[in-house]
Amino acid sequence: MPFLKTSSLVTIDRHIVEEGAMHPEATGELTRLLRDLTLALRIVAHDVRRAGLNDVLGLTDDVNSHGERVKRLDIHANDVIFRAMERGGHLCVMASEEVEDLMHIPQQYPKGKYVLVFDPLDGSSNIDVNVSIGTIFSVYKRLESERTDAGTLDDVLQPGYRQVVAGYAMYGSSTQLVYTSGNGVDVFTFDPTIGEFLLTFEKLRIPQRGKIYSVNSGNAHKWPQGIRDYVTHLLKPSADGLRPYSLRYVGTMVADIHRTLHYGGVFMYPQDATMPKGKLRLVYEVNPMAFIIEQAGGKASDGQGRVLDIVPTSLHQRVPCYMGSFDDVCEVEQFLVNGEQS
Ligand code: P6P
Repeated sequence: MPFLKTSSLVTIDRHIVEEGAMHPEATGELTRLLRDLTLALRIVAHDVRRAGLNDVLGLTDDVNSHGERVKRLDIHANDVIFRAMERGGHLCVMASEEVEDLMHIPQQYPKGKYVLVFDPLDGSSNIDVNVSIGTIFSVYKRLESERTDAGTLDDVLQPGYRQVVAGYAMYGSSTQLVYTSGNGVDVFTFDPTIGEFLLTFEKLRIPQRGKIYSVNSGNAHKWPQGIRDYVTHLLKPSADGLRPYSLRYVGTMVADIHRTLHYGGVFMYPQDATMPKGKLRLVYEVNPMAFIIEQAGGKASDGQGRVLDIVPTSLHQRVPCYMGSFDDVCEVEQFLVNGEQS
């Protein structure tokens, strides 16, 4: 288990400033961007915690760009993040799972050199039954950092290896913020009594191999042969006791990835007969999580190659997703190759 920090009293603000100090060229703009973002996350966390009380449960009449009925809390979280970020002068454009097109900075506010993409409330199908949900985010530098006009789609459709920061907030038994800026993965736990995110795990490392696989087995009849063979393999007891694996699946990517980071194993959303590119979205779900998993020493694949090397072609494109412990994901890729050859 990673080193638990209990006495450092490092707030996320101080951590970001200390990390910024490691980059002499840093202007402090990213620090201020992240300070605005953590404010938004604190507000969303507060509203999620009161979801049953402050009349934000239930469906709207809206359907998002993926044909999914939108929960009111989705829209609320999206609006909170946009309003918290629009005026700081750090961003040239934003993009969200909940909005079909780019979200432009209003003309009265200055534009900055960063791009923010986010899934405001991941796991919305779990909102009404009090199962963990979360917010996923990712920050890029715009392609031409000296420009001061509105950002473009090209600024958003960058390959994941160009991410400057990625992270997620998980609204579970506590609210935790998991964050990387390319210098390892740090975990902050929100203390509502003082209103601060405090550093609780530093430089989190995912186990080289785990004993848990995480996938929606309801889709098994549609999986590629290689994935069916892989899961059959995981369930076959082995002499060394490494198998069988256990199945754990929350149905909220943030929660399933959070457990995989700590305990190891593999999280999968495969392509299948009805979803040839899987279900999860590359830009604001899979890429941020892939950056975090790699920074923790794991591996993130689309089944054929590194997720972070994929050059996006559209804002809401989906991608098959296999990520977690390095050895487990290598094994998945091998089964997919074998499945293709059988
Ligand atoms: P399924 C939630 O709606 C989500 O986008 C991810 O958070 C989660 O991993 C996935 O979809 C669950 O999808 O088809 O298993 O319900």
